[in-house]
Amino acid sequence: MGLALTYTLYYSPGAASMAVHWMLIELGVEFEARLVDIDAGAQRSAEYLRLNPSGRVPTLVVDGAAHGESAALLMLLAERHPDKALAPLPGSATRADWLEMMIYLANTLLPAKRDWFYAGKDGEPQGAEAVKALARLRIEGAWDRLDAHLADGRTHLLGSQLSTADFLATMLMRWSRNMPRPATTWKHLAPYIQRMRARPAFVDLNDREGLTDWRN
Ligand SMILES: N[C@@H](CCC(=O)N[C@@H](CS)C(=O)NCC(=O)O)C(=O)O
Repeated sequence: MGLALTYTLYYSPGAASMAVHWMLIELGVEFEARLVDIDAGAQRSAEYLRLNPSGRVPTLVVDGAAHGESAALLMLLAERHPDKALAPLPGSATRADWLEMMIYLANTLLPAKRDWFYAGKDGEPQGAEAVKALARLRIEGAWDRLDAHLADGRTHLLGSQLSTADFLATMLMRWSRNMPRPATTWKHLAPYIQRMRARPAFVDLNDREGLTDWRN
């Protein structure tokens, strides 16, 4: 009998699982990736709902216990692998900036993305256009804010140091690629996106998930 892997990721290509999948590759840890066919509704099967009662990807099984929520999983992985320095340590100068950025992305931008993509499914189809219009304003407002944040020439969201916030932000930026104004059209987001997409782990991630668009 083989040893159980510490991490099992339930994912769907290009979905909210992407940032977690990316981080697992960056960490260089062993993990198993299990595909959830969300187009076929596999996230609503009784078996999957036992792992993730929200019926969404990602789910990460950590030492036998299943957890959801992409941002929380990124923060958990950073905590479990402090040697990789993907989050500032408690008490350090940039800790508050990291917490603020992670919550901003997860609390403001991610729900607006959900509204943009799922307005007609999560809510009444006849109200979808109004929901999408508000979501678009919120998303483009977030690009304005992040663009201004990067305008000082910093290479990453926290400065020179790569962090979990970069994985989450880049994934969210990718989701804008077919929107009327993609994130790549903002002055300071464009070089940031180029830089993040050039990371070998991002290239590997896209290969593993079978994604061909939005690559350098
Ligand atoms: N807040 C959740 C959102 C997850 C989410 O909305 N995942 C989408 C894919 S991007 C999903 O599972 N969709 C399938 C469905 O809602 O039925 C997170 O960040 O993990």
